[in-house]
Amino acid sequence: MLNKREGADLDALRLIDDRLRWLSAWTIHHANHLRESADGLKVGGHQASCASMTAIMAALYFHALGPNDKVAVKPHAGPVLHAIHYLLGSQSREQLEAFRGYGGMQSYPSRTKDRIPVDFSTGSVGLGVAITAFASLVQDYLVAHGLMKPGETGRMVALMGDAELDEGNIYECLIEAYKHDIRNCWWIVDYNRQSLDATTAERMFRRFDEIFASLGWRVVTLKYGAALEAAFRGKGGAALKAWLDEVSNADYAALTYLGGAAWRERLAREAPAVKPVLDAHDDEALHALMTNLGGHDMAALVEAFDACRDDVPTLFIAYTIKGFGLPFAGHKDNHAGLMNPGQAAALRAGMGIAEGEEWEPWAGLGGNSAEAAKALVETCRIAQAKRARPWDVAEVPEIVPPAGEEQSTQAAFGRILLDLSRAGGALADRIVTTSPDVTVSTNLGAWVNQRGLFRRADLPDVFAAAKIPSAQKWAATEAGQHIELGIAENNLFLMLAALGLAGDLFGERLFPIGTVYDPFIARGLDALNYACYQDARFMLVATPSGVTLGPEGGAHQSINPPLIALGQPGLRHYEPAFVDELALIMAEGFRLIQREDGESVYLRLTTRSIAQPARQGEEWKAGALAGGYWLRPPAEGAEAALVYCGAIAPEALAAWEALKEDVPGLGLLAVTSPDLLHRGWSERRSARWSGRGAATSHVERLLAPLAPQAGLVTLIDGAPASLSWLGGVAGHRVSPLGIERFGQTGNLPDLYRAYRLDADAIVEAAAELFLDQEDKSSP
Ligand SMILES: Cc1ncc(C[n+]2csc(CCOP(=O)(O)OP(=O)(O)O)c2C)c(N)n1
Ligand SMILES: [Mg+2]
Repeated sequence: MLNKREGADLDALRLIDDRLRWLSAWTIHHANHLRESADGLKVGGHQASCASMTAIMAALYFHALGPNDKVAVKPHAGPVLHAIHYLLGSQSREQLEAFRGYGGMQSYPSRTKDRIPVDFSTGSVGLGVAITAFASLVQDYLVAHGLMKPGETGRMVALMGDAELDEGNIYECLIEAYKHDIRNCWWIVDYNRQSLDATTAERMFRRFDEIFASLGWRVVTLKYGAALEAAFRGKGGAALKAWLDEVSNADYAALTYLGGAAWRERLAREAPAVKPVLDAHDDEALHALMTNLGGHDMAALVEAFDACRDDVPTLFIAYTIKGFGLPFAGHKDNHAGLMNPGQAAALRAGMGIAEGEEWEPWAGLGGNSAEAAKALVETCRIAQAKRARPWDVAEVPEIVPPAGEEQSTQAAFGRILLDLSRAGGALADRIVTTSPDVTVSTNLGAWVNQRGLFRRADLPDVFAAAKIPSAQKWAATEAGQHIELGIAENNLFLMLAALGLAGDLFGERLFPIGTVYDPFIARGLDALNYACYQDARFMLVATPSGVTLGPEGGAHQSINPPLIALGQPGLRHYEPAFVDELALIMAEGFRLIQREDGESVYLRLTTRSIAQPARQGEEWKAGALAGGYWLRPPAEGAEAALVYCGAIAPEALAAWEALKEDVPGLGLLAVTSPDLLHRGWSERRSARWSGRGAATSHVERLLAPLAPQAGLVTLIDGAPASLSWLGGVAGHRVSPLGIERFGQTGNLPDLYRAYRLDADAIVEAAAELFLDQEDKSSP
């Protein structure tokens, strides 16, 4: 039995549920029907998807959540989250009125753009769900490393649609989460049996339970509400339950849309034994009964949440109705459905809200009810202000490049991490490495030997215990600093996203470094974009890369990642050729991770060992960080330059040697970041248009000494378009060399010859440019 206070709280929660349904619907309605439109475009929004989970969110936010809990909200229920903050006083009416407008509240919850605190951005379905599992692992990591007190931890919650369960990344995540024995995670499914296009497959009924249960999750199903449960116990109830348990999702949704008379006709025809129930209800009451599902039953929700206060990961399957309480409830096309003005007015009147009081938080409620609801809102324990992000938490020491005449950037990367580990300090202690089963082959091994694998429960190194010789220690403890992942690359990016938000979510910044083979970045692209979209900060080290991988062949040789990086905001691509560049760039990466105006860094490295240059002076360093520098400066007015990026530096140098006599003043430009050069160039142009100064960009300054009609031969072990745009900077002619066909096996001389990356190809390309020029200049 509920005591009086609990009963009153439930009533207040029901009022809040109604209010959230109203406010979310009204926010969307206002943007579509009342706000002036400058372009005549439909603004959109998802009234049905919001109405589906207002009860769940009312119970969660105003009853179950604690101050340390974090939530990923189903993207198309974003307006409900804003309505919650509106009731709390932490969201303004102006922002709601500007829904989907420029500078207004965003369509889908956004950590960076919304003004209310959003724990996790959502939008690409499935990713927001999975990141909560990784965030719970990060929380455990911080506790294990003494960066968080056990009493400061919270629960990571995902509110998800049932169609999100079709996203494969959910299951990759589940497997990883099981291996790492995650805890303090709730996933709450708004099981409305509808997706965007139609109704979802009832064949999956109970299958999800089995999948989750087999991977260590407690599954709590809230199928029927209290009224239906009571009806099941009465006359005709058994037949009613039997019919409801068997009805197809499409039938249930269609009847929900059609209403009481349709329910009556159908039940009378298909389940005559239900007659006592039909007789006891008029059409309206019958409709209310038949749509009385667990996910809209406040008592059931509160009880379910209260019963799961331990740390066991829990899946709640809450049966709901898409568009609950709205005129298009259950209609298969209701996903983007919008109420028309008449329907919105009817809803308003039904809620007792007077015209003109639509935005009043508690309009239409009697004094006692309003007070009860307000009182409950005041006890809400969620964070109402955005958390300040911790910047500049660790000093970055100078990173000394590893010594050696011939080296690869991949090996040097491993060596640098080992040196950092040995030297110790705040930075090294906050580095967390992670890799999807390529730890050893991306040279993280030495670091891992030093710092160990992370596991909440110790994992012995069986091979070491059996004295089987191995270069790799593989014991895991709570103190470890490497999180080993299974081979699913998508999980790497979600892990990096969660680690890269540790400062925002838990107040302690980490320096996450993830390694992956360059071509397999593509496997996790949406998750990478998702991590960047939320401004998670990390270092992505992709190696090996390009056809320079040689004998491994075309399936492992990457072509387009430099272009991916060129188009990816929030991620800075560096591709150093030499290890002294790498050392500088890694230090810069650690600074960028913790700087307010920083970003994440992508290092494209290689296993190719090449001769290291003898340096004179320090000038090259600033250029290397800014995206490029002249390895062999051109003479003023030079007619040509060779431009290279990354592992094929020796070919560029050889070509330069071969050409320098014939082309006086020939320059050799080392590009360490096509991405950064391009950004500087386009930023400068947009700055000029908007009247913000006119300082030249780095790439313009680099190319300034060349003659206006000079030719550039560009080369990269990747898509040639990564560098060919350089011709647009000052109008130079370009011959772009790079990889345009799938790779294949071979040794480097053979492959470089076949793919036109060798010195001969460069010389030929340069000659061609000059011939073109002569052709044009001859009368
Ligand atoms: C990765 C991805 N694919 C497609 C979409 C477009 N989309 C938005 S919501 C949705 C279906 C949602 O159904 P469900 O998860 O059941 O949510 P509901 O609205 O029914 O609560 C789709 C396909 C998306 N947002 N993300
Ligand atoms: Mg759905």
